[in-house]
Amino acid sequence: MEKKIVFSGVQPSGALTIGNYIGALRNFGELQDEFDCNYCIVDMHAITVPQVPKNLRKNTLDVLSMYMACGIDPEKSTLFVQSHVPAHAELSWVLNTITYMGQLNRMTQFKEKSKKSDENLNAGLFTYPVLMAADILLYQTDFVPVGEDQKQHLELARDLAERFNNKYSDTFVVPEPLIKEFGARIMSLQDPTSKMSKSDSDENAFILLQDNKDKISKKIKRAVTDSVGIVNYSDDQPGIKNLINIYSVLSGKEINDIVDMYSGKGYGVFKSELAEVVVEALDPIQTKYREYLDSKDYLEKIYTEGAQKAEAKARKTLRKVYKKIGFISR
Ligand code: ATP
Ligand code: LTN
Repeated sequence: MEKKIVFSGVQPSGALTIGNYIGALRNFGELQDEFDCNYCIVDMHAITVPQVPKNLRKNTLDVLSMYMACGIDPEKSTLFVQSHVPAHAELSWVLNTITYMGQLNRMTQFKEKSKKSDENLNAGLFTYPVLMAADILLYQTDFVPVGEDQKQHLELARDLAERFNNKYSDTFVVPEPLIKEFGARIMSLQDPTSKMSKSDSDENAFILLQDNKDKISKKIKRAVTDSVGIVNYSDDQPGIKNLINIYSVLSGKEINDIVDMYSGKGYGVFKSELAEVVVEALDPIQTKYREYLDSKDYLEKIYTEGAQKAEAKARKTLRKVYKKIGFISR
């Protein structure tokens, strides 16, 4: 039986956070044996907010190294850079023509990012979800592992797939999101009501996968909590709840057991032991990450071969699409 297809992407818009890891990357490796997986570094999405070219180049190799450090095996999965496969931009254009302005206007990520980026409120930020739909639909994707924040974008991808299929005949698989029950939304350490994000201007808001022990301890110590003083898993204590979630996912311990372990102990003890849990979980990832980052030739080989594999799959879909909409082939 043919394997079902998985696709996901991460933007090279900065160094990756434990939010990216817990919500997305940690799941990528687990899917490789059962599914035909495609993991993309979406540099074309990243330029919808201002990027320094030198940093974008660095961050692209950084994400590639992190992908592999988190367990993605390029022998099993297709690992590639979005701008290396022109079919993404090409399908995106076609999908733009069947996307309603009203749908894009309702996108939460657009509303939030456009508030922040008044100096560069560009059309790319508006049509960002259409490019994302193109990424997914090009590979005839069945499942898309993502964090909770991407759910609305996934709905659009499903909607566009169905709209195209109805208009022209069956062309795209209608993809389904794979969102974990726990850890799909890790919150900012400075504001537990908003998502931890790698492009936050306050670096105390996130822990990077590459942060050292000292930084991790300091950031956790400074994490916003409350005046209750009891380690409880409750919506009334969003800061502590978020820290317990991180503790649970990274240690493999149940929420209830963690709450029991810290009953009668203050936030200080809890935070310093959480720091140990985070350091321990990230240590093997950081060792591998550094090895990959130092092997530039190897990285080049991976993304070159990845682009070839991805290109072949993507072209097949794009050819069908062009034919159905009435473009003549050359
Ligand atoms: P940016 O801040 O640049 O918008 P981001 O940190 O939100 O980026 P992305 O590259 O957009 O990260 O996301 C990569 C993957 O990580 C997506 O699947 C996304 O859902 C997931 N993700 C991002 N932040 C979190 C978070 N705080 N908790 C859980 N998952 C997350
Ligand atoms: N928008 C996503 C990144 C992304 C993506 C994708 C995720 C771009 N294309 C395709 C899954 C599938 C984000 O995390 N901000």
